[in-house]
Amino acid sequence: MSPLDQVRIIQLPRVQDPRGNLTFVEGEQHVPFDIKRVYYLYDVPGGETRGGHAHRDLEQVLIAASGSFEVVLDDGRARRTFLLNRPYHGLYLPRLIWRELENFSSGSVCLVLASLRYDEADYYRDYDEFIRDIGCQP
Ligand code: T46
Repeated sequence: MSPLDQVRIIQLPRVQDPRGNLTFVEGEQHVPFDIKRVYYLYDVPGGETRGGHAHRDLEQVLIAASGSFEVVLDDGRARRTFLLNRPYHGLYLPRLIWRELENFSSGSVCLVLASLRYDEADYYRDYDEFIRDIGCQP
């Protein structure tokens, strides 16, 4: 299966309540890895993009905790765009996927659950190097 075929939306638990709704995530239970790191993107100015890289080993789940944004994915063979706009949807990204996040709505928050601690050596920040390493033509 190609990396892009493994990408999927995970329906996270949703506890609906007149006081406000609640979603929770447990590692290896609701996401297919142990959660080693959490980070979030916020105050993204209109028109800005984030990402623009792939990971050698890292797996992640992206959640629009507030607002919405688009995630453009590319595994060197195909390209797909996902709109995230529900705080109970997680977008699972396996390793070796080039990602770009764009069209952030005002006040949106991208919450990320990661399978590994931060390691700059895990990043492909050059698209041609990524494409060459996975055996595609730049
Ligand atoms: C991804 C998208 C969705 C750290 O020191 N620790 C961290 O855990 C992270 C994620 C980043 N940083 C530092 C590294 C850079 O100096 O924060 C700075 C900005 O990181 P970056 O340019 O990689 O941010 P994004 O938004 O382009 O990408 C991030 C993640 O790095 C990436 O894995 O998938 O969010």
